[in-house]
Amino acid sequence: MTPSRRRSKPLRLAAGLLVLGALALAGCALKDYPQSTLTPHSDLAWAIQHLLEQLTFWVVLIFVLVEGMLIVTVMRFRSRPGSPEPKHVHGNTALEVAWTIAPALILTFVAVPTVLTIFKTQAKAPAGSLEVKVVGHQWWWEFQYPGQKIVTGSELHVPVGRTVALSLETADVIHSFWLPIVGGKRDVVPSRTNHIWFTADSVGVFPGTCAEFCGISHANMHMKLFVDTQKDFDAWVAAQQQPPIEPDSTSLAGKGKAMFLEVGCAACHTISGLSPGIIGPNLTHVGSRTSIAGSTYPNHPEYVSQWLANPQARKPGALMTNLGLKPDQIAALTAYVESLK
Ligand code: HEC
Ligand SMILES: [Cu+2]
Repeated sequence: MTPSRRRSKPLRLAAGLLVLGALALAGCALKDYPQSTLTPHSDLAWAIQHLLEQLTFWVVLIFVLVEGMLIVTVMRFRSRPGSPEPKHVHGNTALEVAWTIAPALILTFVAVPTVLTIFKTQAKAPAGSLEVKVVGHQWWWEFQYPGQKIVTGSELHVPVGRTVALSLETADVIHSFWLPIVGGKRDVVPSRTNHIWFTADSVGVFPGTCAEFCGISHANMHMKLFVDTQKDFDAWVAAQQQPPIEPDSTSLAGKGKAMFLEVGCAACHTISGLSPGIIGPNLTHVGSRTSIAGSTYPNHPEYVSQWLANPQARKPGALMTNLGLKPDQIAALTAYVESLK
């Protein structure tokens, strides 16, 4: 085998890997991954995306220049048999000035857009924004709409094209509020109120999660963002503002309602006009949500029954008591929960 042929095999392998990598990246860009930070759907996310693109430009430029110079130097000036001792030099003012100024300039190009983006995204939310108070709980998110007098859990509804100003608090430990398509994370810190605001630019349902370890079920602390058309949002608000549905007292759901007060659910859950509990999610319209328990399970009778039978088996450490319910009690309570549209 000639030397050139021996070299061509790793070269071909490297080229193949490059092509594969490029294809994988192209696939990522084409597909709209719902929990990707690279698929912005709000002004805040776009501000961060533009910053990332600018920084990537400088980073790639520096990488190519430095690595290029390194490779050229290594190839050209490597020691060869019989080559003379290299010339010894000491100091080169022009070169030293250049390699001090160039990085300083590059750092300026990096710093200016970064600081500008920080100021822009940390500024006060514009007046007239829709206000929502977010409360992190071990292990679910609560959303309060003070202007609309609505409280819900795990599912945040916002109208498309309107700025939403979130104030973030926690009922217990540190959490981190993260809706990747909306933009960066914000920590939720005890005895502090943090803020984040954004204007969603496309209708859809997008997943989010807690991004700060907050205890045993941290990995089960999800949420969903519903970006609705203004019409759908108004309809949702109007439905949530209704009093809870009153089941017929002889129906299964009616029995479930009586049981709700009997077995102690009322101590932890609010149902408007029925019970004032604040430990667990507000259940006034729980039947209208698509998911339960920190968006860990779909809101389906089967999952609700399993949840009521043994919350800790569904979600390790869940702060809902296992009340040791019997199957007929679970059936009635499930019917009641699902009736609360
Ligand atoms: C000790 C307080 C406590 C009691 C008692 C309690 N719950 Fe809960 N419940 C919670 C907490 C906390 C959660 C949220 C758990 C999580 O997602 O980590 C929850 C979640 C739920 C959910 C899911 C709602 C959602 O939006 O995620 C339903 C439904 C529910 N409880 C129904 C009941 C019923 C019915 C009873 C009575 C049989 C009951 N709970 C008793 C604390 C309680
Ligand atoms: Cu967490």
